[in-house]
Amino acid sequence: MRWFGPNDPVSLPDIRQAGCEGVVTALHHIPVGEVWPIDEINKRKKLIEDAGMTWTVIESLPVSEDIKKQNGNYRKHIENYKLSLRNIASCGLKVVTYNFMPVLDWLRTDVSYTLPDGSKALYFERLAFVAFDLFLLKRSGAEKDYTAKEIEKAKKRFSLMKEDEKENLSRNIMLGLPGSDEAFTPEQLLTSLKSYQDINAAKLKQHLYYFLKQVVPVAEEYGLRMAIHPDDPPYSVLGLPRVVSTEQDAADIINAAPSPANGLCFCTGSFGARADNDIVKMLKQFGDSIHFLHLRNTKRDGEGNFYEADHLTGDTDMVEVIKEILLIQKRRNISIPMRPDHGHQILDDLKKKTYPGYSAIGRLKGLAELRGVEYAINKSIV
Ligand code: CS2
Ligand code: MN
Repeated sequence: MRWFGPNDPVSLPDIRQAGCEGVVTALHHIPVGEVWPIDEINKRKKLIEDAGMTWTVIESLPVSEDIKKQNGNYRKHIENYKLSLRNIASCGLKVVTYNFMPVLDWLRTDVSYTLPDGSKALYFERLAFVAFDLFLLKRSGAEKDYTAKEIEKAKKRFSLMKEDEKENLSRNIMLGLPGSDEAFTPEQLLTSLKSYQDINAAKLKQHLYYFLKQVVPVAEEYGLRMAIHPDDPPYSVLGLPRVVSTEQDAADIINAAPSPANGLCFCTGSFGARADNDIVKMLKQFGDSIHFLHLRNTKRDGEGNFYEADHLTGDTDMVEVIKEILLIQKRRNISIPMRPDHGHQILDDLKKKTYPGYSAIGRLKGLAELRGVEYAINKSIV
């Protein structure tokens, strides 16, 4: 499971009792762009080992906005990234997760969407998102990104929103990085969005490939595996380019710096929010380059909305996914680290404040179900 460090309300013993052998975590207190010092990494590692678990996967070693935009201190940040990789490897860690989403990490309109049984999930509602962009954030030029029909519907949706709903919507969309308590103000967000006005998808791809050509050889030399996490949701939002969304994007990334060190954090939930991503086919295609897995499911409708479904239900056939993963592991003769990505708020989770998506019991339920499937398949087929 993911653990956000000593400030996470879900403790290491909680995670251990959920049946985990390891956690994935990051040094969230080190500012993006700076070097992760060896003693800080070792201190964190010891905490985890003292709790009876291991730490081999970092999620995430974040890529700075300067690197994504190739401006400001980007050269220095890339050198720092390489130094962090060296330090990480010297502490015995193996996999480094990162993403290349400009400005925002994952984005939802509602982080406590109530399901029929009273549990809560993360939800992306297309019209609420359009209404935020047009009428709350008031991003200039935003109307160009939507159809006249969509704008009309969003206007109606917005006119029915109460003040507290508007506030929640803004707060949810402007949440900062996972693991941080900071959020954007509308002014900050607009300024950040504007700083990408001359960067289209083609340019952002070039910046990503440049970054990969710099860091992948270093990762390879130190025996590390780099694992890029897909965009969530997997398409352009708020006028920002997004370049890790499709099968083609993933293929291009792997080809940009061919190496055993250049691979994917295959997130079935993020890729799965797009109807044209065939998850099982992509697993087959990219099996050799998958270094880490996030198992999560979403349920889409025809209007561009999706919510995070139970891990075994939703649009992705999780049994087929797990079967495919077991075959990949068998073929490669390795065990690929994986975790349940997100979980619902259920039972006591509903009374507690945790990082959105990272409640203890909901994730434990997801993990238990996934492990059950893995166990059953292992017994019967593979
Ligand atoms: C994660 C991502 O919380 C989540 O949904 O799957 O935020 C992921 O940690 C990062 O994007 C990886 O860099
Ligand atoms: Mn994920």
